[in-house]
Amino acid sequence: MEKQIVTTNRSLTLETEKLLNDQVAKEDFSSAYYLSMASWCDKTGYANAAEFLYRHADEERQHMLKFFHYINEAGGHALQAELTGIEHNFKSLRAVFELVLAHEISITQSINDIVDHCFAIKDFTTFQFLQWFVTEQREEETIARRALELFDIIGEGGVGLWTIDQELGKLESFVQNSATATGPI
Ligand code: OFO
Repeated sequence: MEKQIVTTNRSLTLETEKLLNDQVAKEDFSSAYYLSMASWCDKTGYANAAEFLYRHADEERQHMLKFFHYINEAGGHALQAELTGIEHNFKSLRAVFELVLAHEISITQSINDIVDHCFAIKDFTTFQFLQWFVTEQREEETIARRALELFDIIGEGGVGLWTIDQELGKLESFVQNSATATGPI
């Protein structure tokens, strides 16, 4: 018979564990979503945007693993999500980055909701764990907004899309530079 390891004494409530596992699923979905966008950009000829999105998909998997390890270390059970509903085709390069921004804003809201919950029930350990994600979401939204600004500043006519693609490959360095001005992110 399979041995069951049950952790009876723990601070993590079942409700918080469920919220954290829901976030595991969201981070996993983010990774798959960005990987799918990367593939579309790759086959459509936007090589630099594709490279950025491949890196971003890897980052989201790391976010998922942070939640995974935290749940298990806190005495819970991290669950691998079942993913469905990944889009494979996109209207345009701009549409891809509009979706990235909308998605990141929804992730910020989701993280804020868990932070709010942890504060309300005085789970300050999980509250503190989540602070890394609070800061990270500021960076994630800045990157996505910067991407959309490029379309407005450069314009999509002529060699515009080619130039935008070059700049999309350097998005992380834009955020690192703005960190120097506004404090660490
Ligand atoms: Fe793109 O954000 Fe994860 O957390």
